[in-house]
Amino acid sequence: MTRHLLVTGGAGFIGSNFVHHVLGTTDDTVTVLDKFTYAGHRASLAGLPEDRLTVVEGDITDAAVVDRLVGEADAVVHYAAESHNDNSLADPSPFLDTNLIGTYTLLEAARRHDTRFHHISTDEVYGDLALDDPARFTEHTPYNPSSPYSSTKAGSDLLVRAWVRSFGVRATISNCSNNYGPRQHVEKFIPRQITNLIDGIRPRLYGAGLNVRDWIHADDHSSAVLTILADGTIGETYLIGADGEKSNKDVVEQILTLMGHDAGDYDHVTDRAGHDLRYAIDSTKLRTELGWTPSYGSFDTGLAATIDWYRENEDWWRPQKAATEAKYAATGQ
Ligand code: NAD
Ligand code: TDX
Repeated sequence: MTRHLLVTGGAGFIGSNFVHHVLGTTDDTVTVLDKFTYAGHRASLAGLPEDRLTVVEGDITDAAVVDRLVGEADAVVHYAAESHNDNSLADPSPFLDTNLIGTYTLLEAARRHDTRFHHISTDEVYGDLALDDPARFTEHTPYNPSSPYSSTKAGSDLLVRAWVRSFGVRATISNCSNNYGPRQHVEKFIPRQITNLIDGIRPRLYGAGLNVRDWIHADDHSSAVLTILADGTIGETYLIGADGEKSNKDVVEQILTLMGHDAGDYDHVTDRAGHDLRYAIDSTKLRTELGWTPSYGSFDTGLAATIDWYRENEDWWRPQKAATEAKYAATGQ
């Protein structure tokens, strides 16, 4: 059955990868609602079939536009957020507006129209794990967010749970690990280092670089979300991950090697305040209950393909690069 999906934040990194995935693998039609902040790009939606994609520039805190679009959709997939931890340390205010009030505004519309709702969240709501702890996050791990970003995402998850229980909103939640792939903003770790190297700048590692992130390709995140949308149980949370734990130091060394540099050619810079040590996802529930598996392949192959994408798409990232580096320079990072 063909559905009409409302994808919030569909011009951002993971949202645009989802829109490409949906239009490429289903007959569904999509409306993107995006504010086009510094993180949203029209170019990220270029080349997609115009008869199946509508793009609306608007804010998820705007109740009128949200009500109209949610009323027209069979399901909402809610990606829109302020997403960068470093920005949330510099100015938390837009994180509260978009991540909390925006999610509340969408939930109220989903409640009025009884529209199926899927909320995209992050493993960062669980805080961090010790480097030598064999444990991984599960759906039962207590919430313990560290940053303004992750605390507003945790708050948005709790709003969704309350709207399910109190008002019967037909919602599911997924908490995914760190994504990589094409069309990620150059403020984020992997694209920052790739584009630095293209520009002849040495990669920048926060602190000692021993922090661990659990990497998944954005396309695998998209297939997991479609699986949950189709077969997930209302009110349930699913963790999404692809067993991709790596230290930041290992990732930087791998990028340097793949780009033809000496693996030690990077600098240590000021650490992030409150920097989470390690994230690790146990995605057993999603795999056993809904039969999902990641299909993208190894991190090494995906990283090489991502490097190629940034080499071949300088027009896409170049307009953001100088302003992003100027912001980092101000904090010594
Ligand atoms: P992003 O910053 O690349 O994109 C966010 C998009 O949301 C942009 O297009 C932006 O214009 C839009 N947006 C921001 N505020 C808005 C508003 N008020 N109204 C409408 N649109 C607005 O983010 P991303 O990395 O693609 O993350 C997308 C979602 O996935 C977020 O909810 C994030 O918490 C979650 N997530 C991200 C990761 C990751 O590794 N990046 C991992 C797990 C979960
Ligand atoms: O220049 C850098 N050097 C560096 O060492 C940058 C930009 C980052 N880092 C480190 C900080 C983190 O340990 O790399 C790691 C990854 O950093 P980010 O790309 O900023 O991601 P992270 O803070 O882990 O959060 C990401 O994953 C979870 C997304 O930005 C979030 O939206 C998502 O919820």
